[in-house]
Amino acid sequence: MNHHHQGHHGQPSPIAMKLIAGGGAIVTGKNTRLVFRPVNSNHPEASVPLSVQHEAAFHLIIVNDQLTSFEHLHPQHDADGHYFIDVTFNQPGKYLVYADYQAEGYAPQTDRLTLEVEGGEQPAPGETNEKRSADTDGLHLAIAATAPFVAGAESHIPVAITKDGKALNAADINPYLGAVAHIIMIGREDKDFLHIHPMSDSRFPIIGHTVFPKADIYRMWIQFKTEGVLHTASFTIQVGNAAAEVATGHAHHHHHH
Ligand SMILES: [Cu+2]
Repeated sequence: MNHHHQGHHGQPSPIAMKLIAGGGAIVTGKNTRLVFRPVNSNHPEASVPLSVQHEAAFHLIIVNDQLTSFEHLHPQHDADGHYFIDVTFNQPGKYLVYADYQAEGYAPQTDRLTLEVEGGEQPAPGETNEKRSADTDGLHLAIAATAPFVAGAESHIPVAITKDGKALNAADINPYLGAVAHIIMIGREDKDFLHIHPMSDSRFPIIGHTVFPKADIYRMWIQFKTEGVLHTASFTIQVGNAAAEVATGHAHHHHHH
């Protein structure tokens, strides 16, 4: 499912995840403790219990502005109703922090915060060329779709996985956090966040379904487990808009005459 920062009826949620410590004067290479508290703006002093979803109450995704670094963490709960996690940033610059959680009685939501990290050499600009395959831990992943992805339409993302040339199937995938895999996609332009849980079918161990909200270059990370080991594979996906796709289709057709 896609997580949106909205209530059940589309109105904004009164709940927001606040960073209450660790957000300032962050330097590279130094351990930083980030402390969060979910706050209900209608009752700012009250504690906000979170529901466990996918085996954790709070999923924290941290990426840099270039979308070249990625971390999926699970902050720990303390007795004061705070959530904390220790992180070390290796490169300076702006970081985007996505807090993915569900307050009891509310829809799941994702809040976006930012951090500034200082010290050291700026990271290289991110990749903009489409990259539909990835290698990680001796595994080769390939998106088995050749058509361009288009915003606003149901997109199928079948992923073939091979190891030493041999295809993996659904039985080779261990569940990870209560799902076949976790797929996180973030748009380069607006930093839109999508978090989906793929299925397996008889042909592909991982098959995602989503609707890209708009045309953009999306970075996509697939996290999955085989033989008890967690893997993270990253992709770059170009998502066009439907009108441009029609024009491309015509141009392509002409080549055949
Ligand atoms: Cu997930």
